[in-house]
Amino acid sequence: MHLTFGRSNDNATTDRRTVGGVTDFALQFGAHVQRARREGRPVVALESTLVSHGLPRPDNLRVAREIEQTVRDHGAVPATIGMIGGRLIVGLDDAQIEHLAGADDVAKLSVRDLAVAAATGANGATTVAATSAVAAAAGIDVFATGGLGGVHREAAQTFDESADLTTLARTPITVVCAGVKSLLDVGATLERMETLGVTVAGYRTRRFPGFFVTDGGFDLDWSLDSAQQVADAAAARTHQGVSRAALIVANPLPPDEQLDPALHDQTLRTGLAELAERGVSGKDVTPFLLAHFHSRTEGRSLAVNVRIILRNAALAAQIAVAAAPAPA
Ligand code: PSU
Ligand code: MN
Repeated sequence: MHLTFGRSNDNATTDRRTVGGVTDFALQFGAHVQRARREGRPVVALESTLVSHGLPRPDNLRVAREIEQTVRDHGAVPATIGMIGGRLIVGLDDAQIEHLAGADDVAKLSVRDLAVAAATGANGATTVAATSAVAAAAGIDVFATGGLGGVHREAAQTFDESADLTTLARTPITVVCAGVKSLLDVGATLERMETLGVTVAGYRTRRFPGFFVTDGGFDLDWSLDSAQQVADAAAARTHQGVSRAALIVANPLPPDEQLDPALHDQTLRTGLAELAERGVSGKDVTPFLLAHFHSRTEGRSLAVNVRIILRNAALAAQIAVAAAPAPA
């Protein structure tokens, strides 16, 4: 692996091929993340696909900024990850986040896309899979998102299972999420995570959350009850040296903040029907269904989605702080 430190990332439009004779395809660190690393401060990775493809404009930019601010408010430094002009950036600055939130040429990048996207100078937002992989490569141990990708409902026919799962199986990072959305096959997703050796623990619960709804309908074997306990579990994984899979911390919304389950079920039914009718498939499925929820519930699912992300960002920051060595 070739990591480059100390390089400025504020010239997104300059030649990306060589800088000082070194290829510019290495990870680039935003100035704030560079500083945090130098000072040994806790860092939380954040994904950009939920901003570019998961949330509607113009709320998405406001929410992206709120997520970063929430991480800061809880004592950690945010590192939003994405690609600008082929440069894979750990710690996008505000103008770069604004670009990914507003531009029409932003690709949805999973791990397999990163190299060709770089070679072609693309702008792109990273999924849970790509963000986890890049964060781990950058030495960041904690990542906050909304919901994971998983096994889609028609997967038995379509083979549509998110690369989030297989990537998490080989990526040692702690991911704070609110489970997976009920638009997926939740039971099959949990089974696949078991097969793949991905650790899943509820945060103060033994029920797997269903993203918009508090209870996704399935039991979990483990509950972790404090940020310190999560940090300890991650440290145990590292020190045992046995597993290199992710630790998923499933953080449910309190029941009084969830989307009304009846509204949820009805919206899901119409969304799945529309999906089939229009023949939406592949990587467009998740963004399509999210947009359907946000428009059909007149913004209620969006408000819930934002609450989920901000709560996860806060918990991830607390975990990163708990894991950080005590300041000298
Ligand atoms: N879950 C959400 N919002 C999102 C996504 C998931 O609540 O925006 C995004 C994440 O970036 C996730 C991706 O990695 O969708 C999964 O897409 P797919 O199912 O195509 O792998
Ligand atoms: Mn897919």
